[in-house]
Amino acid sequence: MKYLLNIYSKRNLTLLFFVLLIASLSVPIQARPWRPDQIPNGNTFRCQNCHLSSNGGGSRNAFGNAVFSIVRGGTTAPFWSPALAALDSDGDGFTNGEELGDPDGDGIRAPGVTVTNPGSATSKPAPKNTAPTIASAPVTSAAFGLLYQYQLTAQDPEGNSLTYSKEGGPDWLSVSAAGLANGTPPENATGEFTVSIQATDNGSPAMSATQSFSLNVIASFSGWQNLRFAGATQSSDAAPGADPDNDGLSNLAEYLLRSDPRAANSASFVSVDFNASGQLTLGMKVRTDDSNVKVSVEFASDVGFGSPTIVSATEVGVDTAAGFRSLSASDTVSRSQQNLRFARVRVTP
Ligand SMILES: [Ca+2]
Ligand SMILES: [Ca+2]
Ligand SMILES: [Ca+2]
Ligand SMILES: [Ca+2]
Repeated sequence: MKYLLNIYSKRNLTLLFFVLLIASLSVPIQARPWRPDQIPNGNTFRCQNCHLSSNGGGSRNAFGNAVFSIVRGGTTAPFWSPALAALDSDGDGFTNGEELGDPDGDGIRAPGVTVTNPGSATSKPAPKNTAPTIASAPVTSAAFGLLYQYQLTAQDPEGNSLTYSKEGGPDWLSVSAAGLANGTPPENATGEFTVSIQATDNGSPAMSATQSFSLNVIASFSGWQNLRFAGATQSSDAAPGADPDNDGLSNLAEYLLRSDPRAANSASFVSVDFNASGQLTLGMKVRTDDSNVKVSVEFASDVGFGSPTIVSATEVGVDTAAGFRSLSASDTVSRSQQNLRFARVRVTP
């Protein structure tokens, strides 16, 4: 009997041991196994989204405290929200939503996100790639027939290498991968053009910056010389006062009149009339896109133009579509005062 009692007593002790063991395990473990599934990508860190222990229970981290302030006990009520997503509980510079792959907190996970722990400041996304910034000021004027160049430069906060491309602009303009905008406007391609150049980094995802500016292409006699008299052997023909086609119009005049310096022009470019005061009046049409060239008329009583009266030609009309403006200059004496007058047009660059 004593033997049997002894066995019974041993079984009791074993039972007691198991009860104590289970009790000792159940005190720290207060895991809520459904909790990780209530936050986006919660299965990546499971219980350690909220707890220091990988088994859950026990001390909570900063994100766990934020959750605990919203929901506690055994409730399964949803608690993930835009407000909780917007917090940076662990203070690592990334919001809980960014770390869990749902930045706006709408419960829909963003694709392709690397999930980090919202409760651990040492677990955070790689630094974000940011866009380069444009560092150079554009060259905003060009002239047809003359080489235009502008080296665009940009800086990247992460030191990424940059590639440049043309996003918009006239056909004659190209942009190299190194950011050199380059080209020669063709004759008469004057006006305002919007140029857009993009600098793109090699970060992931790639980021870019665009510089847009207005490029004003004007006419210039030197560019016209380049286009009309290319080649060293023609240099003497190209002089402003030269008249290689012997039509009485200097190159500068032909430039201003938009005529061909290689072909004698039969048409008269100058109209001659008398104004209401009976004064000799010369009219002419010159290009609109070069206001630097000045036109004046010399009036004199002798063909040698000994003491000429010099009158600046003034604008009396513009034909924008044709690219001509009308100029007029009148003598200072009338035909009733003098019956023989000579006039010549002077063009100065
Ligand atoms: Ca954070
Ligand atoms: Ca973190
Ligand atoms: Ca960058
Ligand atoms: Ca000529």
